[in-house]
Amino acid sequence: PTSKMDWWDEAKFGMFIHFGVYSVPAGEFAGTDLDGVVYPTDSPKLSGGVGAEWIMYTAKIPRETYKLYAKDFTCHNFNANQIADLAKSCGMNYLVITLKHHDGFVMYPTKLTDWNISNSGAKGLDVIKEMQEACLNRGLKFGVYFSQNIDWMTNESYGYVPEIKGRYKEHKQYDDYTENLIREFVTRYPSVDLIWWDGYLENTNTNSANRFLQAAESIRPDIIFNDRLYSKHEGDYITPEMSLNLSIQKFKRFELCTSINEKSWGYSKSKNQNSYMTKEEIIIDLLRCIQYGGNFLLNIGPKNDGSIPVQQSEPLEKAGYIIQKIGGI
Ligand code: FUL
Repeated sequence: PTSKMDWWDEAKFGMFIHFGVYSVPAGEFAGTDLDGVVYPTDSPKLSGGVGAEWIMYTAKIPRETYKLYAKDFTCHNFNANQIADLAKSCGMNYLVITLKHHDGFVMYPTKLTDWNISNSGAKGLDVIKEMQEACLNRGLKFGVYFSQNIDWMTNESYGYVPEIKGRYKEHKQYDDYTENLIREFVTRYPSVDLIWWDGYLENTNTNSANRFLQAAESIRPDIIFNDRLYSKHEGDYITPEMSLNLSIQKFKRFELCTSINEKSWGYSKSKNQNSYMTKEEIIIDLLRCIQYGGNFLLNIGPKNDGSIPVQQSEPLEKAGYIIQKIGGI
C-alpha cells in the first residue's frame, strides 16, 4: 500500500531556504527603536542570540520602520533554477522555502495582505511560484515554511508583537486570515507537498489548529506536516534543530535541520553572526541522519538580491562533489 510518507521516507536530504525582508537588514539595525533609542550606522543594533531573521523582534524595530526595508528586497539576482540545480547536484530530493516567517511578509502576491512581495523591490516576482516550478521540473518535492502563530505585523496574532505588550493574543480575525492564506496558497500552488509549520506550540488552541490543517488537507489530502503546529498535534515527523537527540529520534520519523551559517537562518552581514559549516560537517550530519533513518534539511540564507553568498554555496558545492563521487545518496 502506498502512503503519503513514501517520498519523504526516501528523501534523506533537502534544502531549507530562509529568504524574506529580513535579508535586507541582514542582522544589523541602524535607526530609532521602539524605546526611542537611536542606533547609528557605525554601531548598529545586532540581532542578538537568535538568527538575523529575528531582527525586527530583537532590535525592537517599529513596524513602519521595518516596512521600509521592503523596497530594498529586490531579488534581482534570484534564480530559482540555479538554486534547484544546486540542490539537485548535492543529491537533495526536496526543498522547503519560507513562505511567511515571523515578520509576516508573504513571499507571493497574495490578495489577503498588502505586506507581500508585490509591494517590495521585487514587484512582479513570485518567489513561491518560481521555486515550485523549478522543483517540479527537476523532480524535487516542494515544501513551504509557514509561521502560523507568530506574526509581528498583525495585532491579533499569537506571539510577541512589538507594539503590543504581552504575548499569545488569540483572535478570531487572525485565525480567519491564516486559514484563508493557507487555503489560498495550497490552491495557487498545487504541488506544495509539505507545510513546515513554525510558532509557539503551546499557544495554539485545538480549534484554530484544526482549521489550519483542514484548510490544507481539504485541498491537498496527501500534504505532509511537520510537528510545529501546536502541542497536541504530533505531525508526520519531528524536527530537531541543530543537533540530534538519538534516544528520541531512534523511534520517530525525524528531520534534522541545520543552517550552513550556524549562527543564523536568514542571511547575516554582521561579523559575530557568521560561522560556516565545512563540507566535512555537512557530510557528517547527512550520514548521521541516514544512519538513524531520518532526513537532513540543510539551510541557506540568500541575500536581499536573491544571490547565495559564496561562504554558503562553497561548502555545499564541495559536499555535493563528494556525494556525486559516491553516486548520490
Ligand atoms: C525557529 C525559528 O524561530 C527560526 O527563525 C528558524 O526559522 C528555525 C528553523 O525555526 O523556530
